[in-house]
Amino acid sequence: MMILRTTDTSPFGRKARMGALHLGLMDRIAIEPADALEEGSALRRENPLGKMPVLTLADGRRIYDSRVILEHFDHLAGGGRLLPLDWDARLAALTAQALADGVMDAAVLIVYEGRHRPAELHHKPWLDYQRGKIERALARLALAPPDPREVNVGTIATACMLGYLDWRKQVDWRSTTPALIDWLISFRAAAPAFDATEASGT
Ligand SMILES: N[C@@H](CCC(=O)N[C@@H](CS)C(=O)NCC(=O)O)C(=O)O
Repeated sequence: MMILRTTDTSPFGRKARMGALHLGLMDRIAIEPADALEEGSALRRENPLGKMPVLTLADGRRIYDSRVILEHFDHLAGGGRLLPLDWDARLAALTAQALADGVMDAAVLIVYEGRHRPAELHHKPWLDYQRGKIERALARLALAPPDPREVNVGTIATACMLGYLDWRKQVDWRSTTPALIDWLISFRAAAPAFDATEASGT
């Protein structure tokens, strides 16, 4: 049995949960809760960075981050499922994943500004700086989105990113990049694991 440590609401954790579900690996995985803030928590012991998700393999090895976990799931499923075997397609999928992960990093930092710093210390230029990354990435994505009928690390990360922005509303992507609305509808049809991994209550 493998243990995947993540909250239901982490967009990076959702990447891992989605990948496992899509590949039919969930019967080999137990999901356990993660606490990023608690001193000495299991999450911090398993990953010194204190970031989720972390996957503990059956032999006790710990792997992170979400990209490495998806690589491992792809390997367990025989390869070429989440990471295309064709090199150009693989580069495109990995780059799409890097773009979406970067948006989620910026979006998470915006949430943490509110969570970790007192209101009087919120620094608008810095928040705008992070929001700029998100807006530029969404504009680029709307111009040349990956094929939403293909389920790979790039489209999984992109969908998890849009789902996270829908929930936390760091930017209103549905107004600024409406082309991505149809993109997400097509992807959800191709990958039921997306809706199945939506956090309850979000
Ligand atoms: N590059 C990492 C990012 C993971 C990440 O930032 N996770 C967030 C939750 S969505 C976290 O654990 N944050 C706690 C912290 O940064 O201290 C991945 O792809 O897994």
